[in-house]
Amino acid sequence: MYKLFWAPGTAAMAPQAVLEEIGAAYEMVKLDIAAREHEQAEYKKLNPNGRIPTLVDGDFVIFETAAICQYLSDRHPEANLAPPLGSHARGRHYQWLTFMTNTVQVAFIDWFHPDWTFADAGQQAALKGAAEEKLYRAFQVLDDGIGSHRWVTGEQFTTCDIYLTMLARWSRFLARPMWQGRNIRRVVGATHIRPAFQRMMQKQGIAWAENWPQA
Ligand SMILES: N[C@@H](CCC(=O)N[C@@H](CS)C(=O)NCC(=O)O)C(=O)O
Repeated sequence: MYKLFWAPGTAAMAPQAVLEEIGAAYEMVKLDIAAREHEQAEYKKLNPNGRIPTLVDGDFVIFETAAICQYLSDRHPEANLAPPLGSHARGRHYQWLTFMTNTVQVAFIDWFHPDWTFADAGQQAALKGAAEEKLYRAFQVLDDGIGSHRWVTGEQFTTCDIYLTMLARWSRFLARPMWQGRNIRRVVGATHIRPAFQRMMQKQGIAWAENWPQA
């Protein structure tokens, strides 16, 4: 039985949706962000960064959202959530998963939490503005990369589609949400209505983006 340390609407959305796609048994351990539970020593033994999420699999502990998603899809190949090892599609899968975590997600963190980098309000505003521009450039790269493919990595649904959909939900606060890109909109539109994604949102007590464009 897996154990997922989570908080609503955080990066725990992706691994939980992956667990739901797989149909694996898991226990949810909720962290109270307002009470800074993720910064307490007990949790930091699992995740020394004090960030959410963390997955525990028996006596194995893994953090970093993209790594957890990949680990789970590798542990459950029958769920077909990653292209075959060594294939070009697998290479594409790594490309987008890495881009989403080390470029897009990092820019989101600067946008949501400029105070984590600067104490000064002017510097915070400058960082937030720069992060927003970075996000728009990255959204364009993703939208162009998806092109006419059905899913992010090609014709197979993978954890990248789940990751993209988590990021898209965060982008609802931006002046130009991620789904202004028509290819992103198509993939996110097909992913957020999947039963697994819906179950994840229901279990986290969160709703889909209120400003999602209605058809
Ligand atoms: N690179 C990490 C980043 C995780 C991260 O920053 N998670 C946020 C939630 S989305 C967090 O822990 N926030 C703590 C806070 O807001 O104090 C990952 O992908 O797991």
